[in-house]
Amino acid sequence: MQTTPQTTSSPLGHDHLRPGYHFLPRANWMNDPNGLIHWQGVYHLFYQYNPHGPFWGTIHWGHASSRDLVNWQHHPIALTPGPESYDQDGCWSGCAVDDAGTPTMLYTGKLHDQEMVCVARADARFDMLHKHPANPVIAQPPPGVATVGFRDPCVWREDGQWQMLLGSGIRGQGGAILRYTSPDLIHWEYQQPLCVGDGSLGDMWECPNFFALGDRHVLLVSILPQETVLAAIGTYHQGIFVPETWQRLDGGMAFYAPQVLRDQAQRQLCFAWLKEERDLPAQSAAGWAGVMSLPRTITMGDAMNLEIEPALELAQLRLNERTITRHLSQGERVMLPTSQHGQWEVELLAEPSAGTLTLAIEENGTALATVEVDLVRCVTRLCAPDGGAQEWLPFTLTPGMPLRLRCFFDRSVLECFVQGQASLTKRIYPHSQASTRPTLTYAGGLSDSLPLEVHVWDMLNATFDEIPTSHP
Ligand code: DQQ
Repeated sequence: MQTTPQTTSSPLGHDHLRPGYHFLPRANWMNDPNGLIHWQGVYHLFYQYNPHGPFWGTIHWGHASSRDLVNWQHHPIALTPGPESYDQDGCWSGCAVDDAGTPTMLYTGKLHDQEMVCVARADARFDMLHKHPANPVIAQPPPGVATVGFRDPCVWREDGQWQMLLGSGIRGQGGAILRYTSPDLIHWEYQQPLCVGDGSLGDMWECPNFFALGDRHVLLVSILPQETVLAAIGTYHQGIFVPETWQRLDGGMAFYAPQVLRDQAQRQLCFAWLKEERDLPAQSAAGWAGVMSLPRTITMGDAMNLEIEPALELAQLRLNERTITRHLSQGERVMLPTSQHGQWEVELLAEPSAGTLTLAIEENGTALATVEVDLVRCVTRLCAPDGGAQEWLPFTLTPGMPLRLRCFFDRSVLECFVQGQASLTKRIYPHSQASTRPTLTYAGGLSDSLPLEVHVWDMLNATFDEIPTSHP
């Protein structure tokens, strides 16, 4: 039986900042989630991985699998850059599709300045990916298009043919997503851009994801040079996407390069790379860098807004529930009784009211990060002493329903969900977990106090096992 975590086990030794229930490799560098697929009841998660150290470079595809999105098994490296080959400088990001019963990956081969589309197919055990002899299946951008970047394929099947999007930009114009079609995943024909920005939303769009949600389509892009993630909701017709609204997918700077997956229960799930927000010497000393976000579900809200919630499976990690029902007075500061081991979840329900509710993660009274919820304007943002204030994200309150704030803390990862609509993610690095606590304050309201119900849980370690040598 699992118990409350005392330490986080790692081949690197005890590390009070190493997450216990977020996925990360045993050591070294990871970035984008890749090739997400739910295959015969098992979730497969590939990711950008550098086996040579806790820094970006020599990018391989790492691989893990899970039956419940929470507990993972590490698999052998799935893709390695080939010597003197089209992917010698890295196997960059890409996706997975089911090609008539064969899990098939489309990824970015990197050779000097060139970015190319490549194909790899899984073997029966889903361990090795075999690179296709026809690689690269697209060797260069379409002629006559002045592209800025050409990478990160997103592929699906529609009307009897394969569709592929590539992240790009059009010089002098803005971020762009290019669309190709194919009968067989090997022979591709360029069609036209799915969507082109006007420059105000970045020069280059990386890691596109495109999917139907409700009666609309959603396009996710990770934009450069801003390094934020945007979601556009709009309509898709005859290969063209017309955005109606744009929003930030997460209000923090740690959250980047998300990838979505429609699972066998038809949930639209999402993982993202959570970057480090500490300096390189600290990453180097730790021996690891980068963490995967918690799995999140994305649904369409009533106001044609995206709703983002942590996956229900995470509830299996909860332990020792404490419930606090009280009024929070203006000017009062309430410290929540979270675990001393730095792994907890807090769910807070508050009567809708005027004023601003603030949850701060404090170490010995100093805020490492704060989440501000403005109940009048219905906006929320992250603030940090180092990174300043991030932009306000909107949410809506349903009449008669409480405000709901959920926060997950995992040693150096903070993920908050406001009203299941705005997510705020940040990395923070306390000196000691025992002296780090969330505190609540309330200010500026018309009434003297805010009625609250708060639930606090310790969060167990998830399990991260090696794949057994005799695989069934
Ligand atoms: N990371 C990959 C690229 C992608 C970028 C390289 C986004 O394929 O555009 O590691 O973080």
